Amino acid sequence: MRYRWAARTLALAGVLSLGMSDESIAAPINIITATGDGGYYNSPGRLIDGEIPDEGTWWASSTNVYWNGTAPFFTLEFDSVYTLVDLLVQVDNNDDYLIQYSLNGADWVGLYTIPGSAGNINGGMDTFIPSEINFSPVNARYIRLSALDGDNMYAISEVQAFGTSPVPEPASVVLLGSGLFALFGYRAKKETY
Ligand SMILES: [Ca+2]
Ligand SMILES: [Ca+2]
Ligand SMILES: [Ca+2]
Repeated sequence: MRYRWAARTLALAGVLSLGMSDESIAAPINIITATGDGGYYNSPGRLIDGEIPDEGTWWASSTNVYWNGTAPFFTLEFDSVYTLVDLLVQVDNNDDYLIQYSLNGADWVGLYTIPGSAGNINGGMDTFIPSEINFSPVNARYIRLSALDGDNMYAISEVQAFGTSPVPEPASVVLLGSGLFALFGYRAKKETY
């Protein structure tokens, strides 16, 4: 009997920890594809190959996807839906870049704009670490990047995403609540004997 109690309590603790969203445990998100629309140089795979060039690297380098004009955009797909918490992005330092997110790959919502005035170098590729890209966590399976404005010479070399498993839908929260009620109801009843 005691063993069954322990097993039930452990199982419940597991369910509870799955249901919690904790920004401090955001882990790297597996990005499975990177695709580009419009005209650009180099493979969009450069965006997710884990290679981050030295800051100050020339924008039109082989390590980067680079282009002219504001029409091209690049779409990255995660291996699942995540609560997206943090991003690391390296872009050419003197342009504005828009980051959008989507759950279905069709409906896009603005997440963050990296302004050309930001950054900490004088020229070339500039890494923006998670503490420099601040947004409220969102549930997403896709992110999209494009240039909004600048000197017409645009480049991105790397995008890394960090997140957690999505928080439960309201229906699962209700189920979790009734499970808790049943457990504590059982315990209260047991203690009266
Ligand atoms: Ca890269
Ligand atoms: Ca930087
Ligand atoms: Ca530029």
